[in-house]
Amino acid sequence: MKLPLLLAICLIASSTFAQTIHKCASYEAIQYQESITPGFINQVNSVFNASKAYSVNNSEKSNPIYNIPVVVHIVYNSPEQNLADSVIYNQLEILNKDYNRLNADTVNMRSDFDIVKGNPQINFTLAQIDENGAPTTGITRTSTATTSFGSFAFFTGDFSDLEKVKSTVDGGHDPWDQSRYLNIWVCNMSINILGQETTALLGYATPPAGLPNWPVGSVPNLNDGVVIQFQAFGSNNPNILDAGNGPINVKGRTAIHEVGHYLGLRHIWGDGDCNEQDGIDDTPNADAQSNQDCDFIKNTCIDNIQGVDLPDMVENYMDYSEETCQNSFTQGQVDLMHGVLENERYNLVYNNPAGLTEINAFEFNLYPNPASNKFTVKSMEKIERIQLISITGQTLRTIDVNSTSAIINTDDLTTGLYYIIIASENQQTMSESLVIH
Ligand SMILES: [Ca+2]
Ligand SMILES: [Ca+2]
Ligand SMILES: [Ca+2]
Ligand SMILES: [Zn+2]
Repeated sequence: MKLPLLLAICLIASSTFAQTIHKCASYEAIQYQESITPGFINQVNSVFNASKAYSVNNSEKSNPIYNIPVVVHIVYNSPEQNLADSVIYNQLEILNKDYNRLNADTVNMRSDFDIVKGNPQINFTLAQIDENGAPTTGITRTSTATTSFGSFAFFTGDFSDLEKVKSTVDGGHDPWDQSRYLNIWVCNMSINILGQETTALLGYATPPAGLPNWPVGSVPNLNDGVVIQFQAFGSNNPNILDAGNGPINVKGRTAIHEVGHYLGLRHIWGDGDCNEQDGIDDTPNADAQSNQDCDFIKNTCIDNIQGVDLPDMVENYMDYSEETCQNSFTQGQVDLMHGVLENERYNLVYNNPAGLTEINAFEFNLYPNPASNKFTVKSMEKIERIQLISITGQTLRTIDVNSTSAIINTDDLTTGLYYIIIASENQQTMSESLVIH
């Protein structure tokens, strides 16, 4: 009875509603799945606990630099929704910077959080090989007759219209193998309130919980992956994001937040008051979400993190603070995401077609690093292939080596961060970050 009442209120008070944007509906999506397949929340919690137990037991282990292959599904009804490649590359760059703590605005993080800050060291690469083994840009483009996939899901708890973006027969695009690719759909989810199209939701994601293997017959069902409202994708997006209260400063951090959910993180305030928390020991609790602002004064819950009662962490990507003040994950969040990648989402980083994450380490030297006009790779084993990847996740060059060493000329590269993937003769792969200066 509660939800229809809410819906009624929001329809009547539409001017108020228009000023309320819901950054994320991941929490509501989990409730929706629970209503279709009772026991789902238990499944989410057990994956969370297993990942956390793994991260605690392996906290001393040095993690590899994880590489996640991404496919971006652009589903558009109008030309402006058909985002240019440059916007997609820009979003990948933001993912790679924020998930490697290379974003320039980490300097804005209050020093209170120095004791908890963490670096995920996760790279995102647009898929180079599709499900069938064919070369791909990692981008699909689908023209749809659906003007919006939006619905009042946030109020009704029904995600079936939103989920249509993930289905070709329903006007969207089918996912690629969800165990081996991170699927990101970008579309329009605006809703019509009293004749006015209103942006009400920026994104949602599914948690790691064995979703692709959910029992047959439980459809409509959540399809694994991330969905982003098209104006909220990238920071160079030409479309203005406005929920009826003036333009919102978009920094591409909706994707950072949603991928955080996809990798197992909950909202930092635990979707409830001081009695509810996010299950992560080093994130300060809060009694409610940030009000899409950057309130550095608030300290709403008393906690004890390494002996300190930290203020509410509006700098955290998993809050609802403004994108301009989000800049950090904590080490506890990083450990949890690594636990997810080593367990529930193992195939994403260890059995993906790009084969990017090191599986069986082999020794190699890469020098100098930083490099200016060339670098050398040497190994005891025969190197078959070296791939040079940009921070926007594109393969710039694939070099066949067939030798134990190679000198790569970098005269044509602009300064910045790159990834090098080195494949040995017996198909073991290693990756390394390379700075060109
Ligand atoms: Ca809380
Ligand atoms: Ca916490
Ligand atoms: Ca506190
Ligand atoms: Zn969220």
